[in-house]
Amino acid sequence: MAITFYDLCGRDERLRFSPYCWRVRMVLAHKDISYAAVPWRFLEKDALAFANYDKVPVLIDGDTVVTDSFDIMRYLDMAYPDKPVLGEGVSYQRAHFFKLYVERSVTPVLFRIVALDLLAAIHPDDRAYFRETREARFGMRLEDVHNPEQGRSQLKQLLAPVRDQLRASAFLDGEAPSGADYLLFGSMMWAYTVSLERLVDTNDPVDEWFKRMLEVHNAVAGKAITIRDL
Ligand SMILES: N[C@@H](CCC(=O)N[C@@H](CS)C(=O)NCC(=O)O)C(=O)O
Repeated sequence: MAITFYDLCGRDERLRFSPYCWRVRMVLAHKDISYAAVPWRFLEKDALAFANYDKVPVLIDGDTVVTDSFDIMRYLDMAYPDKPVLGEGVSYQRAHFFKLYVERSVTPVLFRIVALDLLAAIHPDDRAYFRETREARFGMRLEDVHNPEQGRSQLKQLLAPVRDQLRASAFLDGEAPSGADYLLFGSMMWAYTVSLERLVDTNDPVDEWFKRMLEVHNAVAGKAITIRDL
């Protein structure tokens, strides 16, 4: 039976921007696993009740239900061991550390660059909920979180180790993309999908890497609908 996963959609159902869902989409493409992505919106909590969870992605593979993107990556490595993305032991621990760096350091700064664009990309019915929950999380209005100039300068500093790594290899995980690439790419793709804001300088190795990532696995990301297409 084909894999299904619930995937956040925006004001246009084809706009898929969740950083966590992008991780899953990239890993499925990496492993050449076919799937169906079910569009889901923030307030459709009832649709996820079967998983006892209130966020996406939620992945269904036959009788198995897996929540949380990193757990899904791990599950896919165990169930489909060909071309592992996280690996085991030391490799897994390092990937987990990198996930924490992306989530705790990079993603909140990307949010500063695109906060209001993200709000505009979300379905109108979801906007009040999104504003309320995110303003509570940040302790300020979205208009005050949104500061692309400052966000870009913070991002530039934060990505220094990533930049150095990409001077040594085409992808974070070496000559081909793998878990670390998908973890960071998910967050950058999120911002890129909803916003026209520049994220990094055009001569930055991270920009070159991002363009390569758009092309990998038959350009699964490069062919995706973004705000540029609407
Ligand atoms: N730790 C979770 C986080 C998932 C998450 O936060 N997903 C967002 C979409 S990007 C969501 O579904 N939010 C629902 C909400 O805020 O109510 C994962 O890695 O999958």
